[in-house]
Amino acid sequence: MQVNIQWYPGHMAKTKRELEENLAIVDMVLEVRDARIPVSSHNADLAKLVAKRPVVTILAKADLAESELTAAWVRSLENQGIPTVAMNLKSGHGLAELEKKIRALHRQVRERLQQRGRQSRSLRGMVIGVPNVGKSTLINRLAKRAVTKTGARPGVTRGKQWVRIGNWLQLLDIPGVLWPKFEDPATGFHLAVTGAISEDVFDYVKVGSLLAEILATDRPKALEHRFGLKTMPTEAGAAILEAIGRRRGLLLPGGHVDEEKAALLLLREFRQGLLGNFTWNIPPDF
Ligand SMILES: Nc1nc2c(ncn2[C@@H]2O[C@H](COP(=O)(O)OP(=O)(O)OP(=O)(O)O)[C@@H](O)[C@H]2O)c(=O)[nH]1
Ligand SMILES: [Mg+2]
Repeated sequence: MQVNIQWYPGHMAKTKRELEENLAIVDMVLEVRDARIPVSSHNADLAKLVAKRPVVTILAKADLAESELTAAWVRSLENQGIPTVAMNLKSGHGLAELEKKIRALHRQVRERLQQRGRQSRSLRGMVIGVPNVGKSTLINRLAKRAVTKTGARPGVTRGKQWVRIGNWLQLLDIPGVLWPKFEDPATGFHLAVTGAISEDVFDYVKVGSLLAEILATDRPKALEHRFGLKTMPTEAGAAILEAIGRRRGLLLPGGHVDEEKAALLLLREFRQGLLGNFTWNIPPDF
């Protein structure tokens, strides 16, 4: 399904510029991808840009993804030579492993400086990824305190912010970046269902309706447990949204179901993992 994003906001272009400018002064890049969509939350153009620096990939929100597939993704990316850590940033799971990988990079940088007879200094890194993926939360985890602003919607971080972590690391937090056009039409849908794109700029009834159809086909039990619905695999999304709305009493004057509210409710509950864990991108060798 094609999800048309109505605009490519000016601040995205600005963020991309900022990213390019700051790349020159960092030693490494932490690329945060969403463990549910390691492909759809990764931009190849951006990757090319940052490839001048060592990149460590974080698969965030692993607590919302299917664990077997997350493990397969870590193997697959590591096999491609991309150091990868799956993390649950809410609990901190994976933090020690990430710190180990960052410290190994720091050692390399220090050795390089030493060889050139220069003084040792702290490691500088930049955290990149799509909006709402967990970049600022990751920095707070590494800093072990709430130094950056986080929130459950895209676009929380507005400008850049350097964060000092102990005396060995400095991390740059920047807003999330999206790209103006998606090569694979599924990408927009994936970014919309996982919460990387603001609901103001896509047709959430269309996205909610497609999500309902996919759940009816792949996860009928989840719809049954959460909403008490018995669905058919071929059921139309609009009919499922209607049933969800009726169950939750989302009615308009006159007793019709408020389809918009039903779609938003399904999307929000899905994003919180209330309909179970779901991985949308399958690793190539799985
Ligand atoms: N379940 C779960 N939620 C997470 C995880 N990491 C971050 N979150 C939540 O995701 C939301 C977004 O986190 P942020 O750190 O603000 O995301 P960001 O990438 O900085 O977002 P922008 O600044 O808008 O680009 C917050 O509500 C976090 O609590 C995770 O591993 N698991
Ligand atoms: Mg942020």
